[in-house]
Amino acid sequence: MPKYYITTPIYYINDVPHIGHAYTTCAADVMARFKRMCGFDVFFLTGVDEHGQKAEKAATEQGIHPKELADNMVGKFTELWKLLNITNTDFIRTTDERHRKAVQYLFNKIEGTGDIYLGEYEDWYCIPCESYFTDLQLVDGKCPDCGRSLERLKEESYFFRLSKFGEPLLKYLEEHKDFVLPEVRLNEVTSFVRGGLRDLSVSRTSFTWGIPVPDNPRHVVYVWFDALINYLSGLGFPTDERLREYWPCDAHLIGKDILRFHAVYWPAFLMAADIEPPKRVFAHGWWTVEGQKMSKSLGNVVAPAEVCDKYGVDQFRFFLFREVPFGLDGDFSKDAIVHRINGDLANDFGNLISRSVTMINRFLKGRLEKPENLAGTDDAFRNSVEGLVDEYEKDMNDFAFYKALQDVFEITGLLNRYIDSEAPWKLAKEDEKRLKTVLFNIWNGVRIATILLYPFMPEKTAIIWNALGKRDAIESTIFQNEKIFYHSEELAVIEKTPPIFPRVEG
Ligand code: ME8
Repeated sequence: MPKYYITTPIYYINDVPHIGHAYTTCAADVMARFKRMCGFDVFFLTGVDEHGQKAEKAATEQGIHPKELADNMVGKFTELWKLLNITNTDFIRTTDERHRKAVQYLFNKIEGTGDIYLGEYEDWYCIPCESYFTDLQLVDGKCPDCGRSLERLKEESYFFRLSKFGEPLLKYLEEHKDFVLPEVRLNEVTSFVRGGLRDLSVSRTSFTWGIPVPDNPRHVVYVWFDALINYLSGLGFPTDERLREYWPCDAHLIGKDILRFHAVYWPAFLMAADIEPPKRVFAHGWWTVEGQKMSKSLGNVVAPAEVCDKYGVDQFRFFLFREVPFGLDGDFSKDAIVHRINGDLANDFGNLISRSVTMINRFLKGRLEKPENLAGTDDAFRNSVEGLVDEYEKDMNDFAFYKALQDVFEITGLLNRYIDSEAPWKLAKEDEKRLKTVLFNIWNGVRIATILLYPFMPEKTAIIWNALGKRDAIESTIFQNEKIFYHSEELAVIEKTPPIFPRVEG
């Protein structure tokens, strides 16, 4: 069985899960479900990033130990993933013993090659971003990433010899044009590397909440060196057999703000340790809320569980990928989600399902027969649907979820027009043979649209699957078999389906 390894970032535990976290995790879940349906053995990893000054500070403010804070937050993340039907294979915590071992092993290994060395560091440090900046990088004396005030820090530090990896990285970027997607992000990474790389401080002595540097526990490992290694420790690095099966990773999904860590530092660490870099890093855009930046101080942070409560889990998942091309920024608003649910789901897809199921029941008592001769009149219709399925498959493999959903809605449009032009209600009175052919085509088209929507809306499509008379579970369906028009012997379409996508009010 071919293998596929996909990851989300591991989320900081100083903040409750919001739409940004849900976005990356749902995207990984959509891809994981799609790949499983295409016959891949998928390893899907998510987790939390527990160490660092930010976590230590947040815990101190609450008067608790950072581990206690982390334990509380892990509950919140895992609860949300359950609600959103996330099918992750494992959940990695950076306080796991398996992770500590992996980090210390890799640190030692790179130190052994001379690419980690002890030195002294002084520069401007941004606590929220856990990053140092030079004078040149500051914007009005503030952090260039988040705009907050900086502290001047000087400390003995271990350094990673990043400066040595500029050329190898450029070569890798040149030879792997789809290492970073979308293309605009590849250009960003390339120009960052071309601008020259300075050695990177990879340890801290100014706080203690982290993984101790092996043989020098006065230092803790820099939180990003620690965090990135989760992608290996989740597979049981350095000893587990799963490494050989799933590494190099097929896709790290991340937000655009953490691109440099994943597309520059991470492959460089791996090169230093003689480990293959990941195949792909996909950086998605950011959500604003009702046109404004999302922030705690504005009090407009979108809590995914509340949105799901109000509009439904699958509706929320669907909205995330239907509204905005994956890779671009987007805006979350009540109007937009209501518009999508009422337009695409209630009027378009939902209506198509109920019309089709009703007609198959009314005119054929729920029993379909394979038409004797399929060639001829309907070839164009069937070819168009199958052509769009091919497009969908390509788009999904490119992480072009927005385009993939457009393909699906072109199919529903074709089906609605086919129903209108063939008018089965007239054929029922005039031409029974033709009626059977038309309803056979409609059932197949609807079934195909349903399977294409499955990765996005696993719960609703499972209900529709049964309503279409399919007895196998939708999640164990094989895409290669389902993407074509076929005849199903034991077809019994369920009499009535409850409205699957009820209309919603704002
Ligand atoms: O960065 N819209 O964790 P994190 C879309 N621990 N995505 C958003 C967003 C928004 N408004 N706000 C945040 C970390 N994100 C590190 C990762 S991985 C080895 C370590 C996304 O909890 C953001 O882009 O701060 C990032 O990908 C993710 O949430 C996690 O952020």
